[in-house]
Amino acid sequence: MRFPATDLAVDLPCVMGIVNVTPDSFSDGGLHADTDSAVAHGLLLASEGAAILDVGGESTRPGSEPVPVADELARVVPVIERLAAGAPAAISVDTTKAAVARAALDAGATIVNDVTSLRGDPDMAALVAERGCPVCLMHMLGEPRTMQVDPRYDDVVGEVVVFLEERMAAALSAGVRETQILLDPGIGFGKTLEHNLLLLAHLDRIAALGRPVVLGASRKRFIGALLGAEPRQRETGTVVTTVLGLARGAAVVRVHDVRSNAEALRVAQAVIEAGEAGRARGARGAGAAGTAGAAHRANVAGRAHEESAP
Ligand code: PMM
Repeated sequence: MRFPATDLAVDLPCVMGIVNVTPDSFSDGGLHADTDSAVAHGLLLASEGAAILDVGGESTRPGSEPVPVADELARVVPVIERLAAGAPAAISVDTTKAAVARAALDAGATIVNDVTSLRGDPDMAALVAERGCPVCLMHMLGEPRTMQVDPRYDDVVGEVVVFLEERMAAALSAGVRETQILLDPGIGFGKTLEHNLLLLAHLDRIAALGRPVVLGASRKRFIGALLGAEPRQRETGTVVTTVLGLARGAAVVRVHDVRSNAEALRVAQAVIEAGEAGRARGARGAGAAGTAGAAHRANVAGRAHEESAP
């Protein structure tokens, strides 16, 4: 599968492993809240196949409250310093605050993952433009505190596409280059079960915007609703979103369970590439057959001409 040109220093498709340095994220809150365990977890995810480690210090789960900048800095900067020095992976910082993004980039992060799409902090767009780093622009309806209170759309896929087009245009007009931009439909951010399923089913329409698509479905509530499962029991459901997402053009899957998703990605990618190679051979074959067919028709026409000659 061919993905759009990007400033990411990793091959696509790839796995982005989640390193939440938070006491309250919905599926792994508190597990890696101190620096040592967050670093150990990041190293483990890199060894399991994560090409990117997404380090976040503020939970965005539904109903969560903003975290003061000093707390977020204290959570993420020491983790990023150590992972940037020791992990064989690129580091992204999951933050909405320009001060945190700046400190994270100084500490060795090379990607900004901003769930507000550069709307949360007036300094973020200029920072990303100045540093020239890849940035993920994600769709969210409202804000984490209230986003799951009766979210409504007339056409969820169309509205997410228009939103991402607008955010991309805003980023470009702030001086961000197109090759810096990644797009994300924001699974679970102001969406019902049906909204999430429609976005997954039509992910190709986001990919058609021409930028690599990040898919963050890992362990999310809609999988729990379908399976009646707690967050830690949603690994298989997540793997299915990875495979279906890849088939619809996802370039980066942001997941908690790296090993299973990385394996699924490799196998699914091999199947997709074999199908594409087969189709390309078929097209060349059809081309050759078309030429042969034309030659045959010409010969027949020629003979017909000869035979009808006096
Ligand atoms: N989801 C969460 C946090 N950050 N970033 C992107 N780009 N896409 C997502 O879907 C996304 C995100 C919430 O999940 P978590 O609490 O498990 O990290």
